[in-house]
Amino acid sequence: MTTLRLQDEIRDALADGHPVVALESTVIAHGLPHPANLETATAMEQEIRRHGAVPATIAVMNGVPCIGLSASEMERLALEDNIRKCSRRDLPIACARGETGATTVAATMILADMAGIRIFATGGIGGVHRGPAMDISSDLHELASHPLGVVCAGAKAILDLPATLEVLETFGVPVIGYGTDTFPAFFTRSSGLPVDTVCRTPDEAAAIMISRDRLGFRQAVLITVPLPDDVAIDRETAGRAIEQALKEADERGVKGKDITPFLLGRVDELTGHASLKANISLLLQNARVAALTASALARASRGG
Ligand code: PSU
Ligand code: MN
Repeated sequence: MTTLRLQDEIRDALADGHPVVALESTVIAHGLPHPANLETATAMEQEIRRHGAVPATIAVMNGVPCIGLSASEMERLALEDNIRKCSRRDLPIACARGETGATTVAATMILADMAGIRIFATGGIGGVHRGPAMDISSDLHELASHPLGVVCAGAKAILDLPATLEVLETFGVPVIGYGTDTFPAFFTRSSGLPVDTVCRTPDEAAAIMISRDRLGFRQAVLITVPLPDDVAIDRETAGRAIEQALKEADERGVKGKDITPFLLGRVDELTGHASLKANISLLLQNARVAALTASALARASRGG
C-alpha cells in the first residue's frame, strides 16, 4: 500500500469524526493564473475553517501523495511550471519517479477516499468533451467508485453537458441541485438541463449521502451549486467565447490533458477575465457549502 502523508490536524479530525473537506490542486497548478491561484487556494482553506471544518488540499509532493499541504508546498504548486497534472493513470508514474504533481478531481477523489475523507470541494468537474474525438474525463469514472460528496458548480461549460449527465446516470451518480432544479454550467448559473433532485440545506444533501451508504453504494453524490448571481456570465457571452476557444484548440491541435487548461485560459481572455472572477467566486462558495455539508454529515453520524 502506498503510504499517504497526512497532516496531524487532519488525522486527528478524521479520528474524532470532525468535518474535513478535501480540495484538489490541479486548479492551483493548471487551472488559475498566478497569483490568483495561490490566493484562491489559501482563501478556500480559510473559508472551510470559518465554517467549522478542516481543509485538506491534496497533491503529490516529491513522489509522496499528501493529504494537507504546507504554505510553501502550496506556493510551489502555484509557481512552478513543471508540475504534472495527475489523474489516476499519472499517480503511479509521479510516485515512482519522485515527481511533484497536482491532482485532478479524479485523483483527488482516489486519495481523499484512501484517507477516509467524505466531502470534497472543487470548481467544475471534467466530463464528456464536445466534438468527434472520444475524450471523456476520468473524473466521471472515479465519481462512479468513491463514496464522497463532491461539491461543484456543475461541469465546465466547455463540455458536452447532456452527454456528461448521461454518463453520470449510467454510472449511478445522483446529481443534486443545491437550491436549483437545473444543472449549473460553471460560469453560467443554469444549463437548462434537469438535476435528479433539489436540496435546500446541507442536512438534506448529507441525508442522501447517508442513504447511499446504507444501501452499500460506492458512487459519489454530486452536489451542484450555481455560482453567485453577481459574477455569473450570461449564456450567450459564455457560448461565444467557448465556440471561439474550441475553434482555436482545433486549429492548433491541442489535445489530451492540455485541452482543459487551454480552453479555460482562452475563455478567460475572451471574456475580458470575467471568467476568472466567476471561477474564484464559485470556488469559495463551493468551499463554504462543502464545509457546511461536512458538518451536517458529522452531526448526523454522531447522532447515529
Ligand atoms: N475546472 C476548473 N478548473 C480546473 C479543472 C476543472 O474550473 O482546473 C481541472 C480539474 O482538476 C478537473 C480537470 O479534474 O480539470 C479535468 O481535466 P480533464 O478534462 O483533462 O480530465
Ligand atoms: Mn481528457
